[in-house]
Amino acid sequence: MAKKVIKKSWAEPFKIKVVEPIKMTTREHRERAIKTAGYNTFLLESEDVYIDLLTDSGTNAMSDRQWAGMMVGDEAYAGSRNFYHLWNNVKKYYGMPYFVPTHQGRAAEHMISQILIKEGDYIPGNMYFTTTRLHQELAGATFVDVIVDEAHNPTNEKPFKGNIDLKKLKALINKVGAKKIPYVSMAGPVNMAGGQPFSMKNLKDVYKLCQSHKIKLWFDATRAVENAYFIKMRERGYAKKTIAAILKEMCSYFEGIWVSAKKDLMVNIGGILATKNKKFFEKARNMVVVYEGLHTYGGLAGRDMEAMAIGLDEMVEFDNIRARIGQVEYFGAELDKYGVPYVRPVGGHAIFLDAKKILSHLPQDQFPAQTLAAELYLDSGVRGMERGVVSAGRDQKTGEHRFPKLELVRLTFPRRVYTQAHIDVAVESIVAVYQNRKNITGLKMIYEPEYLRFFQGRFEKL
Ligand code: PLI
Repeated sequence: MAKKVIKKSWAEPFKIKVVEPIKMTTREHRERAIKTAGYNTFLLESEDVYIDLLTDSGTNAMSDRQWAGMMVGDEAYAGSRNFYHLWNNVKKYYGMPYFVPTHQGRAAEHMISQILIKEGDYIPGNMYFTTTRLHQELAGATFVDVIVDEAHNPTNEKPFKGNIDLKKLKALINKVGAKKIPYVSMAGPVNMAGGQPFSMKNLKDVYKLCQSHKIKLWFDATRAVENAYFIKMRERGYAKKTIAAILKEMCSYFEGIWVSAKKDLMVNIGGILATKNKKFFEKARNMVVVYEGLHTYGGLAGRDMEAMAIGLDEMVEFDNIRARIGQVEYFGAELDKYGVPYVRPVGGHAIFLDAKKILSHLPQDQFPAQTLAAELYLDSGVRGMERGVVSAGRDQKTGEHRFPKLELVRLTFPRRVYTQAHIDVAVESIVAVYQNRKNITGLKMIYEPEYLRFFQGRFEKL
């Protein structure tokens, strides 16, 4: 008798219409390229990369609807129709009435930080993000990490490692006083923790605590749809709710949000600053004309805003987000077959290899994650990025390296770009490097820029 087929596989809810050639290079070629790039994968030319898992930021494949939208770009300097389309969708999906477009996420971070922060303030957050913290510091604040301890432990399997630890937040409020905390900065999922989400319950508890101290909550909603997906899959009471409903509920607890549209919205450029606070909005709308462009385009072309507006409709489709995270889960399951250590559970946008464990013979000041990312590129032309001591930068006061507990290589999935076969090739390469790990030597830093050193820092082999 024929075996009964159990239907448990899923496939992407799209087919491929346009392709972009990529090429495999030789090891000799890659040796020259990575040396020229100072062993920093950010400094490689993308022509020299085979499978590019550097980031999911702006590297997404737009849909045919989005490309069609590009053709109806209204490039008027003021009052573009695409701006109004986008604004309507920002209201519809994030539930925020006021909106300022920006060219990308960090431009919104700049304005929020400059408007809300005074010298000497403190900003608690669920782990830092590089550009977010820098803008908070440049505005005069000290960032304080109040994420749960589990987030710093790559082997802990808790489902909501992006949660804020209420005890840590209370302790900070008691120590410095609520007046010194203009807002709590909450991201979900937490990029630097391995794409780990927060739960709705945690968000509600944080909201209640902040309400009682009249502290506002601001949301880095850059990958909020991924957080909503995890809530649907993992949190009691949410299985039957739509992604759109969960996203709206999440946003309802915040005074405002910022979004790097280059992620969830599946476009190549764009940012969003949106709020319920009219006074804040008026300040931001005025500030945007100084740094970005008129408040109806904020540094973007009309066609980009149209692609963003359509991206907002697409990002909340369940099959779309399931396929995205399903791809990351597949990657994790393949690595499990070979025992390669990575941050658990699998996060939303990437696999984060545990470089501290893989290259346990290298001290952290020999940059294990930077080294591992370079080795992976050398092996196969697969490009990831360092998320460890280099990304963490230096302490504002002491000038010393910040040594984070997590020393990771991030392999990030652009949306709708790579196939399962690309993943298989990347996994084989990781396994090859993993099996050769004992022979790998570290790096020394030979050039260090003042800000966000991971982008432009240069290294040499020890
Ligand atoms: O790259 P921007 O300026 O559009 O957005 C900055 C930004 C803010 N928040 C979060 C959570 C991000 O992940 C983020 C940018 N992330 C990048 C570039 C990444 O590769 O993860």
